[in-house]
Order: sequence, then C-alpha cells, then structure tokens
Amino acid sequence: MPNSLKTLGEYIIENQTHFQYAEGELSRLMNSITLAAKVVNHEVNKAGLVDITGASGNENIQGEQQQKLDVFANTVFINTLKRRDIVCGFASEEEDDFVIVPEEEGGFHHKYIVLIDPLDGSSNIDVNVSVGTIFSIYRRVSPVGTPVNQSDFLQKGRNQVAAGYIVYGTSTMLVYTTGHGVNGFTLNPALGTYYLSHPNMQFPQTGKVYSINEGNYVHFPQGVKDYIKYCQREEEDRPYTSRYIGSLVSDFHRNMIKGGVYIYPTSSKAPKGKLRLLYECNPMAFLAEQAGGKASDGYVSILDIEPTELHQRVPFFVGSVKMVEKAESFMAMYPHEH
Ligand code: AHM
Ligand code: MG
Repeated sequence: MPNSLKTLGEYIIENQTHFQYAEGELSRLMNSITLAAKVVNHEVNKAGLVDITGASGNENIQGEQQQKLDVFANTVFINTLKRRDIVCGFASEEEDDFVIVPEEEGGFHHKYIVLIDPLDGSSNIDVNVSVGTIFSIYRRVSPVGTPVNQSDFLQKGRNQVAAGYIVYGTSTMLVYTTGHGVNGFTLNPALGTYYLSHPNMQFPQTGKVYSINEGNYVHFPQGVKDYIKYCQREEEDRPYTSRYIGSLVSDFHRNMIKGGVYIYPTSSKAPKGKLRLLYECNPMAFLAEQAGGKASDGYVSILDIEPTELHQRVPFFVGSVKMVEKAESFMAMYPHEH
C-alpha cells in the first residue's frame, strides 16, 4: 500500500464537516464499527482453520439456520457498540427485537442508533466465498434523555445519516457514505489500517451485468421474467452477462465498480421478497443513490418506503440507473402485481 494513500482516520478528520451536527459522536461511532470489523475480519479469514464454521444449531427470528460466525459477528458488533458509550440503541438482523442501551451505560443521552446485518451472505462462509457486514445509522427521533423506542428504528431510509458495508473478500474493504458521496477504504491487514483506495465511487450509468437467482425463475413476477428475457436477447449491447454470487455485498460491490443491476424480487415462495428493508436494502439504497445509482422495490424508491416492522422484507432492484429504470419499466406493465 503506497505511503501517500490517506488513512481512514485522516479522511474522517479532514472531513469533519460531513458530520456537521455530530460533535465527534458520529466519527467515534464509525471508528467503533471499523474496529469491530477488524475483529470479524480476523475471524472470517481463519474460518477454514478452526472449528468455528458450520451451523450453530440455533435459528434466528426468520427461521433460518444461523452459522457460528454470524453469532460471533453479532456479538462483536453489539458489544463494541454497547461498551463504547456511543449509541442509544441498536437493532440487528440476528436479534428478535431492538436493544435499548440503558441509562447506566450512558444510552439515554446519545443521539444515534445503528441497524446492522453483522454477517450477510453467511451461507457462503463454508465455501470460502466473500461475506459482508452492512450498517445503517440514524439520528433518534425520540427525545434525548429517554430510552429509545420503536419509532427511532422505523424511520424511512431517506433519514439515514450514514450507511456502509465491509466486504470480507480477496481484500477487506470498507465502503461508506455520510451523504457526501461514497468512498472505499482497503484494509492493510499487516498494519490494521484502512486506506482510501476508492475515492468517490460511482455506478456507471449502465452496464452489462445482471445479478439474480435465476433458479427461482418460474416463481418470479411476470415483469421480472420479461426483464430477464430482455437481458438475454441478442440486440444492441445484449445479451448481458449473468453474475450472481449470492452474497449481496459482493454482488453490489462488483456492480458498482463494473456497472450492473442486482434484483431480489418477490416470488411465489417469498411473496414479500427475501431481503430486509432496514438491515440490507436501506443502507445499500443510500449507497447506491450517493454513487449515482438507483434502488427501488420495482415501483417506488426504497428510501421512501415507510417501515412498519423491524424485520420487514421488500423486493429489491439496485444498480446502474439505466438498468434499474429499464427493469422498472417492465414491472410497470403489471401494476396489479405491486
Ligand atoms: P442472509 O441475510 O440470510 O445472509 O440472506 C441474504 C443473502 C444475500 O446476501 C444474497 O444476495 C441473498 O441472500 C441470496 O439469496 P438466495 O440464495 O435465495 O439467492
Ligand atoms: Mg442478511
């Protein structure tokens, strides 16, 4: 890593104005997330060596098998956020309900809440494929000095003050936004330091990659089926290339760099889709818009959806503007499916 590259710490200090009303709280919060990510990164990278991989035998609230590393990552992030006296509450894809940081632990006087998917794509761990952490930060809407409540967590994605992901891939990267564009930092594992390797990341306007689990084709809505056929047709710059890792963070990351669209639609098997609005879609949608891309449920912008429950699922279309818009135009032909 060249010495001239800026470190994450330097970048945060130089861009304090991005955290305008935060009085250092938000930058301390970012530091805690990146610290926890280093711990998780270390564990993920040695997963093949120790007996920590494999199902833990517990199921999470959505009835899915948790892998041991999910449990580990969840504990690391929660403990880091809780013990460092920086947030008033948090929610995790792996926890049934949101957690109030109690008054004794300083929770009531803080301003920020965090929603996190500690280890997304965990079915990929056993086969050495990249996984990621996704996070989303909001200002509380309840008064400072009181315990957080549900209304703090059920805010529209538009209200996010920061969001990002860490991808534990061929190299470990942190990609985040505070509403001033998207920047990517690569971890130098020898030094434990993140360097600004991808300044001002941008989705190309269009691309040639479509990412969708085509195995579910027969269960998809007609608009999605038609869009897939459009991607495969021999015309203009098509057929497109199909790339699907099955790890949202990695699929999104590739598409942001190369241009592409990721779709997880509703299906007759999953009538509301699979991905969670609060832990997965909102933070990715915020990043997408900040990088000049687009995110929707096929009809309306993800960031404008009013959440009604913590573990709500939504269909998800995200990526290069022109590709998302094209997919939406096919969905619009079947408005009754909305
Ligand atoms: P998870 O939160 O249980 O890991 O599920 C989310 C993951 C995404 O990372 C990925 O894009 C998708 O599920 C893959 O699902 P499928 O195997 O149904 O295609
Ligand atoms: Mg997930």
